[in-house]
Amino acid sequence: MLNPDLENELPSQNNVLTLKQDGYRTITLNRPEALNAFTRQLHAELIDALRAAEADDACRAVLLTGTGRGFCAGQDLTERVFVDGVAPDLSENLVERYNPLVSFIRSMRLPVVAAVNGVAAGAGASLALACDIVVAGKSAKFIQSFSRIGLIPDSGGTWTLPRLVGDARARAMFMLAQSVDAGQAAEWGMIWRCVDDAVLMDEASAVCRQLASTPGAAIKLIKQALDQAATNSFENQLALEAELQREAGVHPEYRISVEAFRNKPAKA
Ligand code: LHQ
Repeated sequence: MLNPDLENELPSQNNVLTLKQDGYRTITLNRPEALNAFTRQLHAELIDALRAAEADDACRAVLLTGTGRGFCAGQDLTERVFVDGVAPDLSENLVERYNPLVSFIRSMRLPVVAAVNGVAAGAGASLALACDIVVAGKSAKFIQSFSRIGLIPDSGGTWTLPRLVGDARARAMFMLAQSVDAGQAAEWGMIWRCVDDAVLMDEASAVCRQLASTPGAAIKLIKQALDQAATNSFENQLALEAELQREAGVHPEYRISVEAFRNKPAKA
């Protein structure tokens, strides 16, 4: 059972902050006192913020980050109430909150850029890895902490991590629950880039600005192609590429971009 009293004690808003910028929105997890761990309230506000961004035609990218020294410490461990004789059903929380959240991020038309500003643990690490592009500050670290508390990695972690870093590294990360720093994560290909903490938000914002000026239909179709590549045969993927490329080609952004290329001023 999740603790209803705790939920009532939480402020009803501002667990997630949204800042609208030119062409993109920054969505910030805002429970710094608990390293931005997930409560039901934070879940609800985060999915609302993502849905609002997705529905806004002027929005072309999302930047996801955290307040304070954490990115996200996964499930808030104070939220659960253990009752003697009552077996907890953890799948309920996954099916109702975590799974829809990471599924939504992967299926959004918008690219989601994670600016990992500090520790990303448990489902917080899975959340970062569900994003399209991950930039992390040097002091950030990723911990698959689930096994420490007797759980398995969730929120897509067992799907994304081995695909990013390979089975050997994923297995050790899951079973040993040791932290991997941002530099190592970048070296392993777990994330796009590790940068100095002081320039993390500048770098992530620059990525979002570039995405905001890239044809949006192409970004959406790239996400679709990559998601299906994970399970498709090579032949099926070729067929999918042909189908999605047809879709990309009829979008006005294709013709506009090609004509702009052709009409660019000649080099001196
Ligand atoms: C926290 C948390 C936290 C509450 C730090 N909760 N307060 C989904 C649904 C269904 C079933 C279960 O699973 C899931 C998915 C999951 O995510 S399960 C995994 C849950 N997360 C964890 O097990 C991580 C727990 N946290 C930690 O291991 C450490 O805090 C890390 C390694 C993240 C950071 O360590 P430190 O840098 O040493 O910081 P700290 O431990 O001192 O934490 C700072 C504060 O944040 C502290 O509060 P305090 O009042 O003492 O300052 C912590 O209690 C609080 N906090 N994580 N998940």
